[in-house]
Amino acid sequence: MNVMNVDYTTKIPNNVNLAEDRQVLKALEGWHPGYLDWWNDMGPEGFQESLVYLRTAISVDPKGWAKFDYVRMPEYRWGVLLAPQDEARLVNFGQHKGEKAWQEVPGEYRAMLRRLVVIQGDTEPASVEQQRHLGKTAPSLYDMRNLFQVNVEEGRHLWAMVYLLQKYFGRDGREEADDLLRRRSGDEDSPRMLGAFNEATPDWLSFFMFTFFTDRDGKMQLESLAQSGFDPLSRTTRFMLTEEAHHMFVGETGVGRVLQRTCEAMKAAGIEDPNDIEKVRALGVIDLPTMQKKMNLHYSLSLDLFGSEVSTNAANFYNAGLKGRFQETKIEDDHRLTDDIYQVLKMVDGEIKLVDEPALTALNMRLRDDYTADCAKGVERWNKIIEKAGVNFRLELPHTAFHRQIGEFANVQATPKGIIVSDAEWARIRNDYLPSTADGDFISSLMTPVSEPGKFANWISPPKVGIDNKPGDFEYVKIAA
Ligand code: BYC
Repeated sequence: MNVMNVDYTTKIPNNVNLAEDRQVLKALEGWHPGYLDWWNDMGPEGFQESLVYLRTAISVDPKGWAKFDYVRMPEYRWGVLLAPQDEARLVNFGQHKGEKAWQEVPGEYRAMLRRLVVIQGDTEPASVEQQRHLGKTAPSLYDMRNLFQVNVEEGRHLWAMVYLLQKYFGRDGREEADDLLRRRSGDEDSPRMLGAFNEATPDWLSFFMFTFFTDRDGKMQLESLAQSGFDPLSRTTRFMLTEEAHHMFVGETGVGRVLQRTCEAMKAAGIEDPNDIEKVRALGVIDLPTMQKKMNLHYSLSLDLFGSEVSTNAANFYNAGLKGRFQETKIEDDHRLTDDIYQVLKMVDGEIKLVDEPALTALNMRLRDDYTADCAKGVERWNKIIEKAGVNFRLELPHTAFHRQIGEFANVQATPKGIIVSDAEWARIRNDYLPSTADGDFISSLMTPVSEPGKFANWISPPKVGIDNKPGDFEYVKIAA
């Protein structure tokens, strides 16, 4: 079959010739009903019958992979799509550098590889669970459609990982696939694996921040896994990255539209001081200091997703050729890193200092630095919106020591400027830097649904262009279909 095109004749759309891979097809078909039960229980609440204008992948060719149409979400054709295989591909880093890329799991790395696939897989349904209540308060049909698009694609990313588990990891892979449907975001007994995926996503600003900051961790991790010497993982994650780009677009433009609206409302009302929170809130828009606090929260939660700054796991993943660096093949060095150093921020005698560490164990920090640089570009684009509107305010990423649960700074309290403070001082100033209950209540009070085509809630601007170039009043979701 032509791997560019997707086979829709089997129940599970795919470009991996499932029709002739009976055992895996059977395993996936066996898993499908449980997935649908999970989707119906934990997916978007209240909209399972609605017709949503969604894109579905019909080809993995970057130029023409999407087809848009109205679909009921439980009928979305979740499929298994891998980027085309490059026969000449090699392992590009670590101790196996230069060997032919593996088409089967190397026995000695089985456990490590399975762990990476399971962790990646676990985040996908987690985010759908976190966002399941949001449809009810969507600020427009356009935004509602984007939420559901993100949700069905996270569902597809789960399928992508489950395919790898079922095809390459035999019985324990099948058990892991079942467990991915068993854990629940925020559940006390059976939580999702990584911290940020057990946090609540209570409102749409959280959703936009999440898709900007946490989906961007997804991008960085997928980019690193796309370098993998285990070729099926590389091909799978490469295609996932094309979908991920839309999720970050939703986040960046979502926050941008909130900023736009706030600044316009402030200007129209003649409010010059962005810190005059009460006056700004009285306009029914979200004040900029609260935007900063939300950003502080989501950025710091997402930094935790990179693991410890110094990590033997990361060194082992790299040495084994399983997980590379961001854009590994574009970096000019020996791609083995055995003699290199990398500077890592650490606590030394109560102070935050840059310390030389072996580059191999510092790989989490390096990826996190790349992530921070990527976030900073987006924040600058947000600042341009504020600047253009003529409001005197700048958003800033907080210091990496701020509000951390994992790694070097897990046991200290630091301000967004990176000043270490006592626990008592932190308790006193916490609400200056992170959303307080009152901030949350205010944001919640704005979350009233708007479902008339072309209309938007007061706290957010309309987008510049529609999805699939649709006009402003397009009915992206037929709610009562
Ligand atoms: N929470 O050496 P360490 C996405 C554990 S997001 C809880 O510090 P390591 C998406 C760690 O597992 C991308 N536990 O770190 C976005 C280890 O446990 P074990 C998801 C944590 O292993 C939005 C121990 O602490 N993909 O796609 O080098 C919507 C010591 O670990 C956390 C991946 O993450 C935490 N935050 O790195 C939808 C890629 N951090 O082994 C989707 C796969 C660490 O001692 N995962 N631990 O029991 C990995 O590459 C690595 O597992 C991590 C951690 C980067 C997560």
